[in-house]
Amino acid sequence: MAFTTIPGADGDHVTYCRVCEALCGMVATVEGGRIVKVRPDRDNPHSRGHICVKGPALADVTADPDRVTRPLKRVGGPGEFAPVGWDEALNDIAARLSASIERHGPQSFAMNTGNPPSMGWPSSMGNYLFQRALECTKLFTPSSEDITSVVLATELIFGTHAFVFPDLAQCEHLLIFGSNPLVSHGSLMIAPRFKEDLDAIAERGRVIVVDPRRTETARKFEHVSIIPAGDVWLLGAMLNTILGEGLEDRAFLDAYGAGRDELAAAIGWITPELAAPRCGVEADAIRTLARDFAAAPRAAAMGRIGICRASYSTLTNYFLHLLNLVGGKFHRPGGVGWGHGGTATEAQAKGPGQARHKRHSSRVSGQASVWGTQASLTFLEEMTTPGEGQIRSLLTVGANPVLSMPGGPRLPEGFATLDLMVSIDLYMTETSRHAHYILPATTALEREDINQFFMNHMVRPFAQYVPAVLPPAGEARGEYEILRDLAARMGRGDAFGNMTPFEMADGALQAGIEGQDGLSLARLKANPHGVMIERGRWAFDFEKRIGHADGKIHLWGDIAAEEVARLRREPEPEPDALRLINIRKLRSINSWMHNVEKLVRSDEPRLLIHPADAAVRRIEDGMPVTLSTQWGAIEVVAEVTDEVRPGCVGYPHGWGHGGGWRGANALPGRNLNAITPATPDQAEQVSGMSLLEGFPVEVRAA
Ligand SMILES: Nc1nc2c(c(=O)[nH]1)N[C@H]1C(S)=C(S)[C@@H](COP(=O)(O)OP(=O)(O)OC[C@H]3O[C@@H](n4cnc5c(=O)[nH]c(N)nc54)[C@H](O)[C@@H]3O)O[C@H]1N2
Ligand SMILES: Nc1nc2c(c(=O)[nH]1)N[C@H]1C(S)=C(S)[C@@H](COP(=O)(O)OP(=O)(O)OC[C@H]3O[C@@H](n4cnc5c(=O)[nH]c(N)nc54)[C@H](O)[C@@H]3O)O[C@H]1N2
Ligand code: SF4
Ligand SMILES: [Mo]
Repeated sequence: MAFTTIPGADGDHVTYCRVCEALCGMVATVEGGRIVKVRPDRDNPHSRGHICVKGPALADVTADPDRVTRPLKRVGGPGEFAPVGWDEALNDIAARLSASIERHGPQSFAMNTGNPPSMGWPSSMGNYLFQRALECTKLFTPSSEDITSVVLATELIFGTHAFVFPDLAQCEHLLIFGSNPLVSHGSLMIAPRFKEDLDAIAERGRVIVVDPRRTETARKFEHVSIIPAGDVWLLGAMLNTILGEGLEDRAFLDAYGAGRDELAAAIGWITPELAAPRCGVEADAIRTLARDFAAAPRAAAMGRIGICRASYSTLTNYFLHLLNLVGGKFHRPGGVGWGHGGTATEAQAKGPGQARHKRHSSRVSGQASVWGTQASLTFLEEMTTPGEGQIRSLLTVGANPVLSMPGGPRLPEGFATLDLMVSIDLYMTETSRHAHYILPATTALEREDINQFFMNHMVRPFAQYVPAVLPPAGEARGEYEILRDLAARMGRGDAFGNMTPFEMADGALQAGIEGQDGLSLARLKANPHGVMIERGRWAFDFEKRIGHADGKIHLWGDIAAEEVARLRREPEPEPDALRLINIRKLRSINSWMHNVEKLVRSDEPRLLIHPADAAVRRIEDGMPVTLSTQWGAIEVVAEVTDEVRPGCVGYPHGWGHGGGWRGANALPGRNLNAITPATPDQAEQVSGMSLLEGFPVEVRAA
């Protein structure tokens, strides 16, 4: 079949989706300058014809008449804009940004970069280089609602933040904590055919899903129902069982680990009997889970956001790593480990270690920062609290914190104090409507791309380059081009160097992935459906990647000790409290695809509540109810279901629209982040992580 590589030309274009981390291959058919059809790319050797409903919907976003396709300048209150030319916009922004930074110092400039740009190579490089160009130290990202706790736990143990993920291809016994890959398609690990992998693991052995909700994944495999935020207890007791019963891989720990005995001594009090009422899993069941895991030769334990944003999220992720290490599952076929090496050399794969974890570092309330990112819960106070380093200018790129950050509805109070706020986005959103300028970005289908950032954590490593399917709509531009141009107009263009992101990627590809020669951009261009990287998952020396100076894997350390001591002082949970969990649904992605009619027409957000909890509150299915905390209240619609366990209610985030997306504005659903814990004291103190799972809420009939 013939394909065209000319953006906008009639015919079939090979591309891949950049909505979620699965990066599924797609073929888009263009006629008369528009995408008329999107189908799965069956010739993509990686996703092999898998897509979900959101992939084709990217074409609807691209063609959405509500998109912003010309630079807009604020001419009145929030949401009141008039179109301006690029030159006028960029010159004015450059002058005002320079003046603000000149006056208030480099610390006064903040960036908030969101999830969608991080899916692309030029878009993420643009953000990174602009941050360098402006010496920006105040970077806000969704990390503190997503991965900060994983990154910190990984750094503490391994001295590197390189992601550790399961070998789905050979695993025979998979424990999943707080992830619903049949819906989310996985995260921090690339596996577009996740469902097929899980089916094959279940065929070979077992898949066990630990979740407070009987999710799509839990329903299909074995489900262990847990009290929200109870994982730290369950994992602690499993570890304790393995160490206490001599089921550990002593040879591995002796050879590579440090601190085994301190660990065993420090967690000896977390017995299955103590843990059981705190996690909702019987003591005997905890022991069995631990013994079965330790005994299975090809076993792996993985976790994702369900265990990343609860209280003790760093310790929980720390325990998860330890379970794999102590159980002898690290860097073994069917176990867990780092990626095949990607395009990074062993030395590059090493993170800068704990140097990037800064405790008590935020200006106002001394919250921790991890991975160069500030805690989201400090965003508002950093804008509104006077003093040196107060945020005075802000650039948002593909982020919608008003909906996606805890306390989002109050952020506009901070935006209103800024000298300058600029948003690069596809839409006038709940956030960008407060900006002084909205600069229109291209969608993923209007950008050429390469999956460079993801190569290091693919279950089956794969490389692909795709040209843009369409030229930019209207006057939209790619983030990289916009930011490079802006930096140049500010006299700070040097950081962007003289290589394009694709020349950089080519250099990295040619520098080589061990075990696979001959990769280059030219080779990827000659193989439009992508190239599988043949290097075996374990074909490298993992010891060389350990980042600690002593070359050891640290099973114990000060921060773990501090968190375990805090856990020991934890009061017993209140038996009658209702605790909230977040939900992801197939037809939504965070806050930005709700203007696509075919996605939302069957995706109304509802508050899931167990029949027993509903009955005592006289709540019936379909009734409006008030969901509240000390931070706010929203009125939502109840769905009475035993899918959630008693004591647990669930709701998705990303709803409650009030931007330039007319369809989305008309939808039911409210902003969950109006009620999530929103003050800095609610952050997990070691990591700055937001508290989004398992916090107490009240629900009553509205
Ligand atoms: N369709 C769709 N796919 C997405 C996204 C989307 O919005 N929609 N978002 C993408 C993004 S940004 C990310 S980061 C990934 C996330 O990928 P996943 O982590 O797989 O995301 P979720 O589907 O939210 O799964 C989290 C699970 O944790 C459970 N959970 C909540 N609290 C607890 C707890 O205390 N303990 C345990 N054990 N479980 C708990 C929830 O019930 C839920 O089933 O998904 C990506 N994929
Ligand atoms: N309560 C609660 N809050 C959460 C979560 C949760 O589960 N519960 N999940 C958290 C997680 S894991 C994440 S990753 C974050 C997501 O939070 P954000 O990263 O802020 O993501 P969105 O809210 O989806 O906003 C994305 C913005 O990017 C714009 N956009 C889309 N494509 C492009 C593009 O190609 N270029 C540019 N420039 N803009 C684009 C969209 O219009 C939208 O305004 O939310 C976090 N917040
Ligand atoms: S699973 Fe869906 S949203 Fe994710 S990359 Fe594939 S098509 Fe896109
Ligand atoms: Mo995320």
